Amino acid sequence: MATLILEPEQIRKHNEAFLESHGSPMQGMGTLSAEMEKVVRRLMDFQVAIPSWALGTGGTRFGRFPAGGEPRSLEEKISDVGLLHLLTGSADSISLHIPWDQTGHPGEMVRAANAHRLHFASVNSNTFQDQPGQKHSYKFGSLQHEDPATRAQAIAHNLEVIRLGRELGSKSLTVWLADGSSYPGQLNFRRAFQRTLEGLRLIYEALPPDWKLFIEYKAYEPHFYSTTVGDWGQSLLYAGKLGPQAFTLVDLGHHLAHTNIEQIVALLLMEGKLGGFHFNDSKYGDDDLTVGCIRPYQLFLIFHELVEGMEERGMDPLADMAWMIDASHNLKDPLEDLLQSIEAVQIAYAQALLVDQDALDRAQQGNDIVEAQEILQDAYRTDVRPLVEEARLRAGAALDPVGLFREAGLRELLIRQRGAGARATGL
Ligand SMILES: [Mn+2]
Repeated sequence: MATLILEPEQIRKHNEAFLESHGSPMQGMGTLSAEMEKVVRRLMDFQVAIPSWALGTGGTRFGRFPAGGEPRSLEEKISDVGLLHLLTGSADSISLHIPWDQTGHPGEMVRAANAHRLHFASVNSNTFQDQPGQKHSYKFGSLQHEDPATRAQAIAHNLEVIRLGRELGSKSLTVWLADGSSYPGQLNFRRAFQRTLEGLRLIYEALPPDWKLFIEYKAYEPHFYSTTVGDWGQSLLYAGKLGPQAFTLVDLGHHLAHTNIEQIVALLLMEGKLGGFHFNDSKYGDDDLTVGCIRPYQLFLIFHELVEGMEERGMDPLADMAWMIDASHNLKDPLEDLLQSIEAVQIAYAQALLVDQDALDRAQQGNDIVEAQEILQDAYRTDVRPLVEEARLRAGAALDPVGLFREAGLRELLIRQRGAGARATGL
């Protein structure tokens, strides 16, 4: 049995006290319509993965200010995600990053995860940093590199990540490449693309038949002139050339300013090539802020396209899409930040489920722009928090996860267990 820093009994007591002071979450919603009931059930099913690198404080190149009590090992990271799952009922998996996560004995890690009712989501490879003792440097790229030995090393690393992932029960590999160039003339774009494609092909061929390969794109950073997988078009090009197990992965922060992400989502779904989603928020660039903290309406519009597009293709929101929060916490307690992000994802999902799609279709066909906007904003302006609370209550999770995290003094407990100086690996 896993050691719990929060007992289910504490959640029951917290919920009882909450219900006593606030009443039942649904009381303000009138009689529970069949539609609302459907939303609650969809929310109970919905699960989002937590990346192992988001459990500690992130930082910038200017500094890092640890929260204290950060996980020191993979077991402790699993335990932190277990806590998030206990509090929300909606975070049933952890996504690992190799080699930041030392898996040790995978069998033990699987047992530790299962003890917290968790499984392993997508595994992530890393060819954007040099590791101690590494023979060839990735300074000038990995799969795009001019030197075949460097490319072979990057491919071998990805094959090793697949091997580890198989032992953990993962079903997908996420590849994000920092490959690109920072100065005009540095790179032959075509050669960089073709070499990267060749490398991805060898990685793709090593995938087990029930696995997926996610190709994550990013507009800029660490390179500032070109990126070899720089946007959704380039990612889709690779995924299309590789085959049916390859998909594009959308990370909200990886676009240029003002990009219409909801349109990208709609077209990728239409092509059957949207495989995964990384949630975060930003004001300027890849800021990795709490989901929904800056542009909640954009998040809603994206979810609307996701809900409508998945329905159109008969997709299962859980089995057919890899959902993950990919954020970094420079100032907030990482676990509180993740609780807020999970809630923001659920709220946007619930609002999107409330859109009257038939009425929207009619408005679109009649060129009634005013009515179309009314329909979307009617759903967006519905306070769906009671539905999210009801879903948590029924799942045995906490009615107020952040409130309980604070009431129970969980950060203080973690600091006592792990130390004030304990720092997690990550961004
Ligand atoms: Mn990402």
